Amino acid sequence: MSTYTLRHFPIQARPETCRALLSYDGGDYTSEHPVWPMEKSKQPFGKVPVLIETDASGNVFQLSDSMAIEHYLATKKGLMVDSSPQDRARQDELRSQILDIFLFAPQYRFATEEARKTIKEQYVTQAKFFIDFHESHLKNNGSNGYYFGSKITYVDIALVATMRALRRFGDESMPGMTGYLSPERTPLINKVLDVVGNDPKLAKFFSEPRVKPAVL
Ligand SMILES: N[C@@H](CCC(=O)N[C@@H](CS)C(=O)NCC(=O)O)C(=O)O
Repeated sequence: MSTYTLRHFPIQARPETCRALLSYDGGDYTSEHPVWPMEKSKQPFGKVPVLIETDASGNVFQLSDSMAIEHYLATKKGLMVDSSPQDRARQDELRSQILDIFLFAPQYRFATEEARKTIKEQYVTQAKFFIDFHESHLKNNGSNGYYFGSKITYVDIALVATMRALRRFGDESMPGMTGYLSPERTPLINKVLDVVGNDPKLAKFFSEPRVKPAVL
């Protein structure tokens, strides 16, 4: 059996979906927080998150990039959509849009006051596209609280984990950020948060102590 370490900053941000997948269904892993920038040169691409998997024979598999890590973990846990190549592509598209929305938070946080106005306008525009697209997709899937079929898959977990990060890191970075994704505006997205957020296989993720809010 493999053991897993996730190297990431101690903030509730980009690696949340990796953490949710690692702890899904009672999975175990260790968090490691590198000292930055001293340990930058030790990372495969000078960035985090990095997943380190050690198998029973001691072989180490190291993987960098949050999306690559997510795909790897979701594949191992049988959470990738495999109903058709189109569904699989749609899954990746929806997941990327969730990340794009999230990335407005760090972009705004580390921008100058002058640049923030434009970033917020861009966020509001993209949030509208995001809502329309996701609500329509969820409606076409039967408004049942899942993105594909009637069981939990990778993109459901990505949404739940990212929304959790947005309520913390996001709202702290760009005040009112999740206000644009309110239940009134996003009833079907919120249904996923309710249905999937209460899945017992995600209980461990929700019970994990929240990592510190932004410390960067
Ligand atoms: N595409 C990469 C981007 C990784 C990334 O930008 N990580 C940030 C933290 S969220 C980082 O390592 N920043 C420190 C630096 O660039 O020195 C991924 O999704 O993992």
